[in-house]
Amino acid sequence: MNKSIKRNNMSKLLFCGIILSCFSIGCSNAQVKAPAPYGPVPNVNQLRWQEMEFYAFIHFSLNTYTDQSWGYGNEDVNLFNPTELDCRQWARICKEAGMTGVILVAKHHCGFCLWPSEYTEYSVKNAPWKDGKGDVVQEMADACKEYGLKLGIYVSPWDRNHPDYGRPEYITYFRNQLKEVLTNYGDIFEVWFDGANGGTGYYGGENGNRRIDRTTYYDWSNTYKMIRELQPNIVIWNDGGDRADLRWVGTEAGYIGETNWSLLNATGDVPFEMLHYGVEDGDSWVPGEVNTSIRPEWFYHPSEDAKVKTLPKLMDTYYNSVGRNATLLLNFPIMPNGLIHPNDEKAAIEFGKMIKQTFAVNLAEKTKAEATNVRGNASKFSASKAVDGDTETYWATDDDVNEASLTITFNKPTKFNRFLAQEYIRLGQRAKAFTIEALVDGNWKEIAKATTIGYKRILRFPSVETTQLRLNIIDSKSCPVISNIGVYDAPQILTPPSIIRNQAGEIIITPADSESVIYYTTDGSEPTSNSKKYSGPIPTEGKIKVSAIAYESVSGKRSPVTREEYDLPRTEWKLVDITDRRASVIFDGNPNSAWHQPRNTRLPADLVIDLGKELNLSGFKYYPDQTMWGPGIITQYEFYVSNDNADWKLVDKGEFSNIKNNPTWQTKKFEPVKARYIKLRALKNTENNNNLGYAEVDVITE
Ligand code: FUL
Repeated sequence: MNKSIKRNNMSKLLFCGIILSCFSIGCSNAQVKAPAPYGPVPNVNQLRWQEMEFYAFIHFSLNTYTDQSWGYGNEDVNLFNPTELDCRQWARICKEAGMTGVILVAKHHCGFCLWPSEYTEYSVKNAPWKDGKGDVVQEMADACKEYGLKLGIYVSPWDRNHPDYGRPEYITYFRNQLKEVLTNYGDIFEVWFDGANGGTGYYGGENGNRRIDRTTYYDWSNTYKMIRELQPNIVIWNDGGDRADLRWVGTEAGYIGETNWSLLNATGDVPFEMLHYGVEDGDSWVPGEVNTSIRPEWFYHPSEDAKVKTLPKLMDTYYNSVGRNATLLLNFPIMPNGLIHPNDEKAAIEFGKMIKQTFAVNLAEKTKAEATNVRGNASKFSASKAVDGDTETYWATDDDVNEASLTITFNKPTKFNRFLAQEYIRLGQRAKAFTIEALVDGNWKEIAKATTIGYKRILRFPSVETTQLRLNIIDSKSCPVISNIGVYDAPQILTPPSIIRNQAGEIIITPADSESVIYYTTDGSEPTSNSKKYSGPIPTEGKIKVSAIAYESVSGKRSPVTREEYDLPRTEWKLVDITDRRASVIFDGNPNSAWHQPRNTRLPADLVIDLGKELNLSGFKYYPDQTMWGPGIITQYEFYVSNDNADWKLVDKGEFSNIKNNPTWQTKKFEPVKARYIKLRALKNTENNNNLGYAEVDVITE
């Protein structure tokens, strides 16, 4: 036997001896070391931020007065004159909704500053509001202090007003502005750099197209350095350029991937999919923040007053963000008068109440918990640490274990429909797959399964009643480390039905479940269980407002109201020169069906429609393909009308701003004109290629 093998065997014996004596006499806590961190871990700023969970975005600018999504940069500062601006109202609503902070859009893409910046004339200092003496950022900072909220700031890197945008001088300007907002308003918890850049803009009167190389132009690393010096506790969000502390999740629709790693690679471009799911073996901790608006759009548009998200929709958003290891950044658009609309206020407060009510009682807390493996058998890592109500303590297993179960025994049969788990992320994100089982009639029955956990994971399932619940970690990158388990009985809420009007003009209402009954109105009034009962497609003519609710007779519960408004039916519409019969989905009312132009199409390309008769037109609507990252989304368009399909008149042209990130209905108005034919000409799409798709096209008539 050679010497090294002998030494090896000796040390093995010694090791076994220690293990054996540990098991026979029980290891003292002091002897058992905590698991070593696995992979990248969050820094203190990221940890503090993650615990904020739910906070607000505020969009308010000149766009508010022009009904736009993106200002061009030449909008008149005199438009900014809110008569009732009250940041205390915004802060109160955020607080009542259970939010922990507010990120104010201090400068959007149009370049107008909500603070009196020393470096530009395009700000509140030249607006009539408060005779140019106002400062919205200051008022927001004061209101946040009063209501115990943290303040964050959005400063758009793309500036469609500034003459130097695209040149090196602009970077100095941008940094000077950042210096102002990060020096003069107290602690800032997060700074937000949106990567949008549509190219065109006013640019000090040039009205041109300024291209930048987003990987080099902003020189982010030096800007980050300056930010961290000014605000050492800040987290930086950036969806372009250098990797920041937080990441975008690839959509503004309000959800992140079911699998969600808080990891990315520090260098290299990130495809959308990776933003949505994270990178399992990424080398940097970059957690996701789900940003979405309480209405379809970010800025206020009166036409969306009935489109404020319902409670079930907002709860879905919560489960698909906070419940999937992300935070939720929920936007309020501010009205021209300077206030949050009452519909948004009501929805946000109801939402906050429902979150509070759902998670008020943790049925797992202080229950009996046992695990198949406990690290070194030490009580400080026992299963009970996951149900002690303290997220600083945790259940951990031995290092070589990546599959383990934890069983909770309730002291009486307990009914629940939500399960929550948290990893102690200071030691890294570990779990890759897990299941939940309940003991039903003496057998273990799987009630839910999922992939990653991270900071917080919440699963929803139909109610079960049981005395025992088991969490099985079935795969983990390293030994499981679970700091908290929650079991809850969430109140049931009915999801509102969906409404469409098909090409024949029939209204079709679909409930979200099979048990509820639908009641509806067609005159704009509030539906109740005394309204008409829906039993099948409703033939309609002309302009119409349809409202519907789902109602459950046993519980007496009713859903929020779905409201839709329709212009004239598209019964006689025909596509000109398109023989593909599938193309009729453009008029079928179904937002989820889309048609794409043939592969050989080259932009600019037209969609020509014969309306069947002359109509008095005053606008049109375009709804893009809703498939996630779907192809063929138009960004630049021209819209023509004709009476004979030969002589065409251009009535509108422009951009569908922000359509890539937020592919909602695009509504464009123009001077009323009589015509029988319409032509939507696509000049450019989001992918800079020749794909062209449409889910719906409609018109607005006088
Ligand atoms: C986007 C912007 O282009 C929108 O206007 C909005 O500010 C949103 C939060 O980020 O990408």
